[in-house]
Amino acid sequence: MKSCGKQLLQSGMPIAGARTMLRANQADGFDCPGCAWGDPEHGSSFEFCENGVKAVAWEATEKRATPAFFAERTVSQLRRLSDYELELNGRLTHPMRYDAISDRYLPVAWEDAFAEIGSILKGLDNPDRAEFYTSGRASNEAAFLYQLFVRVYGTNNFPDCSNMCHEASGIAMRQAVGVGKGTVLLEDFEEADAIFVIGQNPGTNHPRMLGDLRRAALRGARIVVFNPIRERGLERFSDPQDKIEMLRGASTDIASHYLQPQLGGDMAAVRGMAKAVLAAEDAAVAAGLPPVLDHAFLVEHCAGFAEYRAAVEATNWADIEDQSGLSREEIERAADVYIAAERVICTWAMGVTQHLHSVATIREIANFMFLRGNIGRPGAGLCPVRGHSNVQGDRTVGINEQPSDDFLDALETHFRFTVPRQHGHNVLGAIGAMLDGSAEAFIGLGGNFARATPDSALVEKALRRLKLAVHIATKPNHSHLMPGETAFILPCLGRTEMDLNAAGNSQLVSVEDSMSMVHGSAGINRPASPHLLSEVAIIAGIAQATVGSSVVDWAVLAEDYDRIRDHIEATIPGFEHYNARLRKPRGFHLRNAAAHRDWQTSTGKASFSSQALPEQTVHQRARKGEGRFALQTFRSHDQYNTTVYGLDDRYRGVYGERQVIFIHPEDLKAMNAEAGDRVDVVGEHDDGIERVARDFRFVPYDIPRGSIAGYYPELNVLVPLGSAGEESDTPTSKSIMVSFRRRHAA
Ligand SMILES: Nc1nc2c(c(=O)[nH]1)N[C@H]1C(S)=C(S)[C@@H](COP(=O)(O)OP(=O)(O)OC[C@H]3O[C@@H](n4cnc5c(=O)[nH]c(N)nc54)[C@H](O)[C@@H]3O)O[C@H]1N2
Ligand SMILES: Nc1nc2c(c(=O)[nH]1)N[C@H]1C(S)=C(S)[C@@H](COP(=O)(O)OP(=O)(O)OC[C@H]3O[C@@H](n4cnc5c(=O)[nH]c(N)nc54)[C@H](O)[C@@H]3O)O[C@H]1N2
Ligand SMILES: [Mo]
Repeated sequence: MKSCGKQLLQSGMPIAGARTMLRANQADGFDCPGCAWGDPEHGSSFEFCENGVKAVAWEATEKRATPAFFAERTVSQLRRLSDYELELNGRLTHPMRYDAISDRYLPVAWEDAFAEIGSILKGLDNPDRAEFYTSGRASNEAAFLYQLFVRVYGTNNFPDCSNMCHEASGIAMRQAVGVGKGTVLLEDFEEADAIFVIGQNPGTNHPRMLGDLRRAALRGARIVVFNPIRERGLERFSDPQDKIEMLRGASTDIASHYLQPQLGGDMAAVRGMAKAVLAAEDAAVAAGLPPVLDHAFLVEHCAGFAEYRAAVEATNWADIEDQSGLSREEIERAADVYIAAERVICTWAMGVTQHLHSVATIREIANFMFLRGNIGRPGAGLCPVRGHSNVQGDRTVGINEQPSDDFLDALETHFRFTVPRQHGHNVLGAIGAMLDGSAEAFIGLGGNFARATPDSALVEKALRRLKLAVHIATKPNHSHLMPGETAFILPCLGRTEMDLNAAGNSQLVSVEDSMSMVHGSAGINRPASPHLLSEVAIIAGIAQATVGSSVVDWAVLAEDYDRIRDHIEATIPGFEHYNARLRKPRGFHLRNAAAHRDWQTSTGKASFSSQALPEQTVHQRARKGEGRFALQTFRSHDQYNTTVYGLDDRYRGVYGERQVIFIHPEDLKAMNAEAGDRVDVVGEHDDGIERVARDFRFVPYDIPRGSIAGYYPELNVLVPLGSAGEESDTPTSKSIMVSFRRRHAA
């Protein structure tokens, strides 16, 4: 509570801020721009969430980055500010154009900006020479219009924050169950007997999920956590909704079992649990007891079980223990929880998806869940917990560099233009193309491409080579400060703000959460500046200036978002009666075939995979070299991705700084180092590029030996562009090999 008060005060508008908060995730309010966790059925009971308050207050700030702010400083000077200092300047107020001669951003009229952007895009040799990035905050309406414009223009180059986030989840789940999305609803958390939480820190990143975990724990459900770090929120939680608990300073235990694997060791850990389940099955059969496996499910619904069983038998415990860093006994105890539970949910996030072997690991999670039929029935299922509040919706409405033929066919039939069929660039593909000069233009619908991506120095070089960079944004960030020849910052309305059309009617947008619920969102605050346009209007303006209105009348669509939704309904399955259903209090659910045991996979069944364990994980590699460590980069309690709200990480006991490395005390001792010593962190990726993150301080922490942790985005300088997840092509932000260099006192 105290922390929220501080955030509202810092935002400079405690009163309006409080009013704003009361309307977050309400039936008639706006969707919280924080995380993608689902909203409860009784939407009127405001769910209080500290980090939701921060996200809203950050947007509803009274501070302004006006043309005067940009006039006072050159871009080179601005570049010296930290992410935190830069965004503290508040909301952008005017469209700005980079002037290379004065090295400053100067105000520009919207029409002039659109005309120049259109003319540069039209002038490129080929539409594939432009990259169209999306960050997951864009609404369905903005994202659909954006992809439509880009495809009319002629490319599928859609690098997307999802490429750095849950890409592996989508790929693995499509292979395993035919749907790239979670199969559970919020209600399922009320029925699960056991919940496995793997590689996720909900206390910070999905605080409302902790409420659901707490309720589950209170009614006796078992919660099994796999996380190298002991995250406070997963151990104990005081529910801000519970007045008595808050007053007494009491809390509820969340995790019944807390396992601390080595980085990247989760596939081995899950394989170990599967091995224990199969052993229990054999023992039950031998003793004439009821079986442990769900044979009916395995026979009727699954493909590849025999091969999987063989693969598990071929995996030995020594390898499992070595790779996971967990003991056989610990793993067997976790498996006992699984066996004893009738209904199991498994959730996961970036601790699973940002590794080399993420797809294989998520396939293994699905394998494990199939053993007892834990999918497609109440209280059971797979739940990748999404990041950005609408990252899932953006994919649903067509932000995808590898679109399906069905979707492209639907666009072609409905809008009558020849759609580009060749697959486009993802994030790493786009960076490669910008670096080698084959991409010359970059448009960013939100986000902070330069800071969210790996190898910050190389990405800066890539951006500075561009002919055109356009950033649609709410606040200044470092991506804006790496202009090439021509650059624009186009300021847009935020989710909390009223979006009125020319007739003065409030426009509604929609978003999809991690449980595939689609609901409406309408802002209530006065726009930060009268010069802002909505994302939809900005996209329409660029589209009109680039491709004209012969295929689509952009201005007509931007005037009434119901019309955009009609087009979504006409081209994407599941959106029948979109406009009507959206206006119901909790919105509507997009059918998930896998949740109904309808398997749209290549085998027509729920498909087991039968891969061997990874040959080597990052921690196993690091262990071989002298003084090498496996580093993960994660989020503090005071940040939203590249947006840094403050310098504290309360749950981990870090205050007033972000340049820290969490490390096991024995690892410090072995290096003759002490808590508080300062070091440079040196990347050890074997490609001849020197990568150094300077001046970090050691913080002893409860983390396995050999694995260390620190904050994103400060450590992105160490994430190599050349290291990406197998199949997912996701930067391996949680498997970085590093060593340390002492800093000598001056
Ligand atoms: N307040 C706030 N909310 C957010 C965000 C934010 O920045 N701030 N970001 C949003 C976005 S885009 C996303 S994607 C989500 C991110 O949500 P999370 O995935 O929770 O984000 P991270 O901070 O990266 O935390 C990863 C967790 O995985 C653990 N971990 C790391 N490596 C491993 C591993 O190898 N195995 C296991 N078992 N665990 C591991 C880390 O210790 C950490 O607890 O949150 C969303 N919500
Ligand atoms: N090392 C490392 N790197 C990572 C990760 C990691 O764990 N470790 N996580 C990855 C993940 S999971 C993700 S999702 C990406 C995130 O990558 P991005 O989505 O690109 O980054 P954000 O920091 O969320 O973007 C913040 C910016 O978005 C703009 N913004 C905010 N609200 C709005 C809005 O309503 N509209 C518009 N148009 N702009 C808005 C503001 O200008 C703000 O500066 O980073 C990835 N990078
Ligand atoms: Mo994310």
